[in-house]
Amino acid sequence: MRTDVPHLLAERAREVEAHLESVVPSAETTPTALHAAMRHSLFAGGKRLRPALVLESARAAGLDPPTPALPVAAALEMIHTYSLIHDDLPCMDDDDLRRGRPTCHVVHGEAMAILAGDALLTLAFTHLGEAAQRGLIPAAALPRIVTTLGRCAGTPGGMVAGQVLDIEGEGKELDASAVDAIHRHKTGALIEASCVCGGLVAEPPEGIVKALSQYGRALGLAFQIVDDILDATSTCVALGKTAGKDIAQGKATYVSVHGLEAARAEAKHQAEQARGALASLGERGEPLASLVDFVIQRQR
Ligand code: GRG
Repeated sequence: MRTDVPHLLAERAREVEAHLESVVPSAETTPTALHAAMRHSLFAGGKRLRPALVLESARAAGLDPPTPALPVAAALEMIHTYSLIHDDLPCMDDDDLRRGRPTCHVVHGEAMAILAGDALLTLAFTHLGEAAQRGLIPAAALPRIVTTLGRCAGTPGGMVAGQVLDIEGEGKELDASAVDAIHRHKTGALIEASCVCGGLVAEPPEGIVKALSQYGRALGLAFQIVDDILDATSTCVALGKTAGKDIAQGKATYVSVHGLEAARAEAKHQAEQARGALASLGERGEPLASLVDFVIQRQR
């Protein structure tokens, strides 16, 4: 049976948002300015793709319902949101529109935006530790989940390293392999981590973890290629963030290096790789396969 993806995403978003509400301090909790800034960006209506990947990977790995993976889903969304807040800062991409609203530093000031990002990143790991202490996620799975997440969010193989490659590449003529490396680090690593860490909560055989890793890696690259295509072809209103930024900032993208048609073909190829990685999961992999279609067809 085909998965109803809009329904699935809406349900997973509702679950993770309720969970985040129970974890993130209220805007009335001291220091109020910090918590208001964190909540401004966190509860701003993102697609919640990474939490959906965490939960559906946990289900595909044998955890049905995947509720015990909610702390991991929340941690992924906190880390993703921190990266968006910092990415938008004047010293980084200098953007004033995100998730359809003014960026964190525009509303709350630069210092509070930096600290909101820091607090979301650290809260993600605190929350995982607490969830394991309370028996919500298996304690035996925690070390690998934390290590995978830290590696994929950080350096040398993860998102922060990718951001540095991206900054260093600005205004330069990059070749295809350099663009590939930026995309895999900056965006792909956290998407792969979502799939692997979600799966790990189910403590499955190693073959399933490997399949989820391969799926996540291909999906992550497809996601960023589609992002490049949308940046070149869509509008600010449709995206809820600034369109046409890559060209304006002199960034090399899949579109600038390969052209629009080849970028579309590569996104399709990576989508096929992602679906292929799910073969060993049988029917249980169907929701993840449907999420591939969503990533390829998305308009924002
Ligand atoms: C450490 C100061 C400091 C900065 C680091 C790590 C970092 C800044 C930035 C990460 C790079 C980044 C933001 C990559 C972009 C990935 C991307 C395409 C994000 C958009 O994801 P969506 O479309 O967003 O899933 P929503 O809003 O739907 O969640």
